[in-house]
Parts: sequence; C-alpha cells; structure tokens
Amino acid sequence: MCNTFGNQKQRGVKVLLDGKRIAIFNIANKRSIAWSIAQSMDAQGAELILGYQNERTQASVEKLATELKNKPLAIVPCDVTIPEQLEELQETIRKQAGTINGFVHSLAFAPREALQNPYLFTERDEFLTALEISAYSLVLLARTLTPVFSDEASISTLTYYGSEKVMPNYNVMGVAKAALEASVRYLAYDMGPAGVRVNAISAGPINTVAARGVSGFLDILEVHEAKAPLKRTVEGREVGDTATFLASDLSSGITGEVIYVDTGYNIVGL
Ligand code: IMJ
Repeated sequence: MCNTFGNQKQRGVKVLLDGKRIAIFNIANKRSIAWSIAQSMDAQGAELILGYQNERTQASVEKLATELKNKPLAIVPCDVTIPEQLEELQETIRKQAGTINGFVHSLAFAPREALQNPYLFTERDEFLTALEISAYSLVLLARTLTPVFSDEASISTLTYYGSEKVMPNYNVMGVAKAALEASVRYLAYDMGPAGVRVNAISAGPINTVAARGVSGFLDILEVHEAKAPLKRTVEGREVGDTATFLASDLSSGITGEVIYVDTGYNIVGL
C-alpha cells in the first residue's frame, strides 16, 4: 500500500487528486509556474508525468522531482515542434501510466525581438512561431493525448490578461494568448461530449524566468500591487492550487472557462 496520505485517509480527510494521473508540460526550473502546479498536485496525491523541453532543462527537472512526495511516473521530453517526440510521449504515457486523467499546458514562446519592437513590426516568422508554440501546441497535445485519456479528463492551460488588453511589450504573445483562449472554448466544445473539460488560468504577473527579462517588468509588478484589490501580486502556489482544483472533481461542471488568478487586477477600471 505505502500511501503517503494514509493518515489523512484514515481520518477521512479527502485528498483532491488521489488516484489521478496528470501530465504537466513543461517545467524549466524552480520558478516555472509548471513547477508550482506540480508541487500543489503532488501535495493532493496526484501521480505526475513531468515534461521538459530539452537537455538544458532535463537535469533541473530530474533534480526538482526528488522533492516530490510521490515519485513521478515518468519524466519526458516534450518539444512541441517535434512530431516524433509527441508520438513517443503518447507511447511513454501508455506504458508508464496506462491512462491519464488530464494534462496541464504551461508553455509559450515568442522570439525576443518580437517582445521588444512595436507590434507593428512583427515579422511573419515571429508571428507563426509565437502562435505555433504558444497556441497550436495545446491543440496538438489535446489530440495526441486523447487516446490515453481516462473516461473523465481535464485539460488546463496558462494565459495572461495581455490577450484582452494591451500590455506594453506583450505584443505577439497577446495575440497568441487570444488564440489560446479561443482554442480553449473550441476544444471544450469538441471534447465535452467525451467528458473532457478544457479551461485556462489567467495568472497575474509572476517573477519567472519567462517574465524577468521583460523590460519594465518590475514596474509592472508595482502597478499590479497598487491597483489589484488584494494589494499584492499572485504567488505560484495560488496558480498551482487553482490548477489542482481544475484537475479535481470539485470543478466537474466547469469547462471552456478562463479563471483569473490575479489578486483581482482584471476587475478594476481605474
Ligand atoms: C512577457 C512579455 C512582455 C510583457 C509581459 C510578459 N508581462 C508579463 C509577461 C507583463 C507578465 C510574462 N508572460 C505572461 C508571458 O507569457 C511570457 C512569455 C514569453 C516570454 C519570453 C521571454 C524570453 C523569450 N521569449 C519569450 N516568449 C514568451 O525569448
């Protein structure tokens, strides 16, 4: 048996993701939102499959994985631009987990120049790269992993308010996140009849490696603290806990939705 949560179970305490197998794409380092999600899900008893993009991040994911209570079912390469790797991903999951109860899509990329120059100057290849990696990859992963889904599955992705309102420098990423959010609705419509839910978490600004390099990012954090009703920025744990909720049976009636985890920033006009 050897269940870390034996005590909680004996006391009748519910563990949200007990018996759930969930894949998370991708973890790069300890600041990754994907890592906060992995920690929250692990704490609720999930058995995880962890994705990394390339050899540069493989070692750090393997090291982070040792901090989890439950040893991951697998640690897998997941570069969404390599079709053979996605086929292999499906095979590995089938072998190591059988079926999964869903996955988390927490990956995005736009070429740096596209986040620095005015949106007006976005080149065709920059646009296509941003949309392919940040939006199309959700469709690709949903289709690739459908054959290994259990009866009821949950897909969650990460988005940002720059999809709806202009944020300085967010540029083509805002356009990609708008496509991602629309994809969530269309996928929810397509997959709903099979019992698959698809949702997005719109996270407030967090000091991750993907955000730090952004010029003026510290100013953005300050403005957020001043304007948001909770008068602070959001923590990775809070985003992770929302992902846990969306993967759990507690959210069984929610699909096609964008849930804001932004300390209330988006509701304020001035
Ligand atoms: C990113 C760019 C501009 C403004 C930004 C961000 N703000 C926030 C972010 C205000 C919060 C972070 N964010 C929400 C993202 O989605 C980041 C995506 C991203 C970041 C980089 C940096 C390094 C690189 N390409 C990137 N592609 C996507 O070369």
